[in-house]
Amino acid sequence: MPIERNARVFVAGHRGLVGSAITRKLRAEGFNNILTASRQELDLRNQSEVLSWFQANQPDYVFLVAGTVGGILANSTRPAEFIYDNLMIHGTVVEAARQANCTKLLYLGSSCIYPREADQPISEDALLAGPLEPTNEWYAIAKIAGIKLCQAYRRQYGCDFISAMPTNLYGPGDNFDLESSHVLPALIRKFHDSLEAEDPEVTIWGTGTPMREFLHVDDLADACLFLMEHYGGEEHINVGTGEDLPIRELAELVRSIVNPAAHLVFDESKPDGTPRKVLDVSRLSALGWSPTHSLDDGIRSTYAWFLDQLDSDSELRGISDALPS
Ligand code: GFB
Repeated sequence: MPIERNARVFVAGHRGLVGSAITRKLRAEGFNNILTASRQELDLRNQSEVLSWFQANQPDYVFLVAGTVGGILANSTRPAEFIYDNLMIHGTVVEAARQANCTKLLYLGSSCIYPREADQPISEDALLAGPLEPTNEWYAIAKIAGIKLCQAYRRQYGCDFISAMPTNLYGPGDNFDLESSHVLPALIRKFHDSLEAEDPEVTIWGTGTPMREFLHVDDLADACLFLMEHYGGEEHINVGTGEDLPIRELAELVRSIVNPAAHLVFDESKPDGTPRKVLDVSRLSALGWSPTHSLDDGIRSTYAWFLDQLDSDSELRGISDALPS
């Protein structure tokens, strides 16, 4: 069902990569009652603050896309923040949405919460069917709890709360901090820095053999609105391209766009993480949605965004901004 364009729509985490893309998408689609809350106004980990905010603002729809996120290193070195912040944020917002009788809520999982050895491509039923990838098990436990929260609230209270499971994301608004970022923004930054420094050597973490799938965040935002309008089931839905490539090939692609003169050095002391996690996107395709951004174009436009940020002298985001703000 199409959502009325004057509905009150809360984007929890609107400053993050996903939240900013959803806000852009909603504006472009003519939504005129988009609600956001800065970190100063609202600590999403605090249940009483979140309940009061929902009572005061009465959102009809909620995109719950706030959380503490980061790449493989941040996940392994900051486990307490990754599990605590996410467990709390998911719990407070879901409960507040129930108490405020919100019409619908969409929650986002992540492909990294499937079992490490899941059959490829990974279908929705693989969730909880095996042990997790150790580098991000803390984050995964919190995200799995978020999906289960939505299912439990649907079963017990009849709330129309749904979940989507995106693959690795990238795009404008990403975190380019080399310690905490995901691989794609890290590679853009590394190749750019090598160009600036006229130092051709670019270090890639791990062996370069792990396979990853990448979805442009504007495609994800489109899919989230599509699911909000057209899906109302208990099962989470995978969102991806269904295609992956080895990290070495990704690095070569970024090199060809940013600094073709660079050469790659692999630092095998850094973790590879899960060997492969490509999503089976047949359920979403059957519902009638597919992505439109190619990886090549997406990297080019993300690099252009990165250069704009450097030009405008604004600070590129670090992990702290991944928290709702
Ligand atoms: O994107 P990434 O950090 O996350 O790493 P994951 C993907 C792969 O790229 C790993 C390699 O094999 C990394 O070793 N890689 C190569 C690099 N060079 C770099 C680099 O400079 N920076 C980074 N970050 N990686 C995360 C999870 O797993 O995926 C999170 O830890 C989250 O929980 C996210 O869910 C989507 O795909 O391995």
